[in-house]
Amino acid sequence: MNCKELPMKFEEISEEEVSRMKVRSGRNSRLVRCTPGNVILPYRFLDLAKTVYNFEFRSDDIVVATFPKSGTVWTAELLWAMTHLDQLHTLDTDHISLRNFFIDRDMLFAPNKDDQSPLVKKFMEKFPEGRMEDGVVLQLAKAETGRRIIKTHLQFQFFNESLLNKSKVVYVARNPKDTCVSYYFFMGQRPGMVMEGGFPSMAEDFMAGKGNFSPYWGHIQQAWELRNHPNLHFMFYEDMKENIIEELQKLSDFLGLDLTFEQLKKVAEATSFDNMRRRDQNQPLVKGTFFRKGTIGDWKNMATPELDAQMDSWIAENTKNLGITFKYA
Ligand code: PPS
Repeated sequence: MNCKELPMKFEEISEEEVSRMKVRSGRNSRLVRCTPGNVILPYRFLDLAKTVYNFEFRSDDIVVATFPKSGTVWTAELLWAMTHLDQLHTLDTDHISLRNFFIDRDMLFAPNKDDQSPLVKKFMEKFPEGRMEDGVVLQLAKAETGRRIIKTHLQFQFFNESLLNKSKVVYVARNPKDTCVSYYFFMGQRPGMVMEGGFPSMAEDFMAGKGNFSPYWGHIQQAWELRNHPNLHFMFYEDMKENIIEELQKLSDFLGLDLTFEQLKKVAEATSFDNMRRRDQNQPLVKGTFFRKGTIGDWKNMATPELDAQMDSWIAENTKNLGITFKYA
């Protein structure tokens, strides 16, 4: 395989700039800024950037691409269910992390052979002499011979052209207000996080494009501009909440699965918020929960009228040329 050179530049964000972020990791604070796009990523990404860029997607891959907290876990799970209808009984027994390949995990978690998570155990079984530094998920994904469901928060520019030329990409967008709220609660439960000033500070950082995988608008824009690409399906979290069967039908058409109404109903039920949360209570995805409320409009419970107005003008400014509209209730 030819090793492709990365078409981007990386610059470490200074300690001083990191310390000015209101929401940051106290333990894992080194970050890089990637251009173009000014995308912020954990410093560990530098070790993996080339491998990620050279990762070869296949024609039967389904890739879930999202900005964090937009419905990634839900979408990956329902895609797995749609493509494994005869195995739905294993949802209760097998760990969720083994049903898809979250390739960003390798930059978010330091390699640790004592990690007792099902994923690392699987890696150690498969590659007893393996080098975790080269990517646990990346190596497991490469070794997989069956259909792969891959999750990522990385923008498309971090991958080579096989992503859109070969695989089917499902992009999920969630309105920025609720995404911000969900991110806030998620960060609050991460070990070692520093949060100066509560939710208004989180919103300030979010709008300023600070934090892992930010900025939000760059992420949305790259996918929105490709929404008519034959290998990309753009969907909204809010539409999934409003009418999951309709959205599953569109996914079935996009993927050429030809599922019946009864099968779609089965998938919706197996991946309902309550069922996913119940399974997570028995076998957590990670410490803390990924299944907090799963609603539209929680923003109203969090933001003051002033903050709401500020967010509205930030949204208006950023959507005026894009032509995308979100539902907020
Ligand atoms: S992550 O960490 O980026 O992968 O998080 P992500 O999965 O993208 O988003 C988490 C939010 O999705 C909600 N969620 C669901 N909503 C509806 N139905 C189902 N089945 C479902 N599963 C997860 C989850 O509750 C998070 O939203 P909030 O608003 O925080 O509850």
